[in-house]
Amino acid sequence: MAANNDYNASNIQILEGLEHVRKRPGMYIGSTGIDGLHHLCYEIVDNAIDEALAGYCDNIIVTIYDDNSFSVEDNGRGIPVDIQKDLKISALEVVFTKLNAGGKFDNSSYKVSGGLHGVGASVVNALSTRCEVSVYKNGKVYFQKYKRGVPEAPVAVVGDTEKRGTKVWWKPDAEIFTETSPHYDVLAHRLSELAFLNKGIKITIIDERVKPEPKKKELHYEGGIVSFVEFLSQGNKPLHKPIYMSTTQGDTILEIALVYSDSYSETVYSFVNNINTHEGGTHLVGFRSALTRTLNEFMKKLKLTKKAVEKLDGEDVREGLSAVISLKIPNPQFEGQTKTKLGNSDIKGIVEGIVNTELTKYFEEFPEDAKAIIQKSIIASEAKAAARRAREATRRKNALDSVGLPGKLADCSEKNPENCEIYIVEGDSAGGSAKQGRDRKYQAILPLWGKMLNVEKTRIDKVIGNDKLDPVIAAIGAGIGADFDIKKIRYGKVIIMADADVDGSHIRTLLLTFFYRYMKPLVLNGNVYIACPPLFKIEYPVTPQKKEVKYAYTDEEKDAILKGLECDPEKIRIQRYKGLGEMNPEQLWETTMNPETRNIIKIGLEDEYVANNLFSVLMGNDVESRRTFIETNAQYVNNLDV
Ligand code: TSJ
Repeated sequence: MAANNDYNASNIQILEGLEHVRKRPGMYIGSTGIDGLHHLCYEIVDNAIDEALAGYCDNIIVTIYDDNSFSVEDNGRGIPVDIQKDLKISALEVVFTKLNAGGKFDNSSYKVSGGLHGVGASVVNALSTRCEVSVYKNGKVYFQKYKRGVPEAPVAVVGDTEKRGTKVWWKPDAEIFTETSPHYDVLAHRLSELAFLNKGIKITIIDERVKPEPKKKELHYEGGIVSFVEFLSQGNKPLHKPIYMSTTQGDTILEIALVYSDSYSETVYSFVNNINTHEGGTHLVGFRSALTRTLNEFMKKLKLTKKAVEKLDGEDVREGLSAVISLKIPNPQFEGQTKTKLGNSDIKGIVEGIVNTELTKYFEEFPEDAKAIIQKSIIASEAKAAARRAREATRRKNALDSVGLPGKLADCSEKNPENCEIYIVEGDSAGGSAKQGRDRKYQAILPLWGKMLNVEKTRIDKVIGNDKLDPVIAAIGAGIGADFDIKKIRYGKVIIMADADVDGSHIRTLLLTFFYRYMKPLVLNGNVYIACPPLFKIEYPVTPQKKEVKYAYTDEEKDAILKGLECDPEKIRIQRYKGLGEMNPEQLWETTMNPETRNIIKIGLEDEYVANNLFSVLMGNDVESRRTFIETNAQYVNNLDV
């Protein structure tokens, strides 16, 4: 009797816990939108990753099914199934029904060697209409299933098996989630991060919603974060072989891989316990400071100092740097707006010390590498000084009016940036039509002229002082590079408008590259758009006297419109627009600028790594990798060339 009462008592507690998860899901998974939906998958995958880090599994398969349900399977030891003394139920059931202590939304717990199990499994279970778990262990298949978190029956043996591992299947509850269709690209991006950060683990993602053959990607990197930096610096010529360091101090594991290339941009990603610390933090500060210090020391030691450059600063030594920093610590403190900034204050000194020691060792062994890096940093430093001079020169040059705006800019009257848009228009004739056609209250027009610069092949000194880019920088009004301040932007929407042909596509790509490299927050924040002018004008009679006009933005749309017309086909006039200049101001307003009828595409970065590669490979110096990239990624290239 007593045992039975205990079971009921603990069961009631469990039910209350699960109910709370369903009542306040945000507390456990952050949101009930698409991010929360993906979070369920990450929670489950993390458990399998822990098993891999403990050394017991090397294969993880993530599947998305037709009905938007998921499964994750590993080949580990299998979740323990023995009966827990205090709760008198299987450990497996505890994992899926009992909230872990605190039950707060945090993904910060790091299990140094596979300690705890089932972090978050009960939360996933509570937020799913159905969930099923199979454990392959001791030659048997153990099984349990749940409805909205509640077990249908005790854990039972349902068969024999030679396999070892754990498989969890769940269907997120549409009563909880506002979005129920997971994004393959977002999941694949996170899983590839995990595969890079945890070398040797094979992670497969399968999307069965794609027909006739499911979409499938195998992620497996024996090189770990060395493969990661090689991937990040793809498309640029490396100055040396990647440098790798790995140190364990007690529970702290630090791994760093870095490589310099001939690129002018910096690509550094930092992680703490496999979580991307987008906002940086003490580990990144420690790394940067050690890098600057060590390179300055070797500049002296190798007698590379110049009169004009006696000391390198942080910006100089990061030009062309690709690096991945992966730190594992027991109690990370996450701060910042998105809780992705490491706050642990002791970490700065620890990382700085390790990097100083390890880099010094490396450069002593390979002074040629140190020399190549330092020489590049010196040129970067000289370019920065030149840029400063150029900036002062432009200020004096009087290209800007009294308030510092470019002369060619037709500004809007509204002053609140949130309501303002700027159209950046290639070509003077299109610029003229746009000026006449716009709504001058909130739409500004900046016509571009002159030769467009490929910033991927240029240092900042040439960007400042460039005829074509200077007005863009001045009009947006928020600076560039390290000085860019998104709070100062003068327009909420920056819309690139160019012809729908090859030249227009080239201009779009060059401008996007410029925004990505020199005003990255503008792109990440979703302020950059591409205007889509129509390709066809279709004129047709509705009565013998009256004609009407429709516009088509693609070939397919044109065909669909033609199919739907009921008049005599002979009387239809189709005009193919070769450029924006062929449209009069009213047509331009109607088709491309009127918020009610226009077609504009917001530039987003579903996958930041892919975007980074896209720009350096498409616009960079390495012709060979550009060719292979275009062959293998034609789809992305199309996306960019909309
Ligand atoms: F919990 C879960 F559902 F989220 C989940 C756990 C999901 C998936 C896909 C895998 C796992 C999981 C758990 N894989 N492997 C494990 N391992 C253990 O829980 C385990 C096994 C044996 C021992 C032991 O000491 O013998 C210890 C642990 C933690």
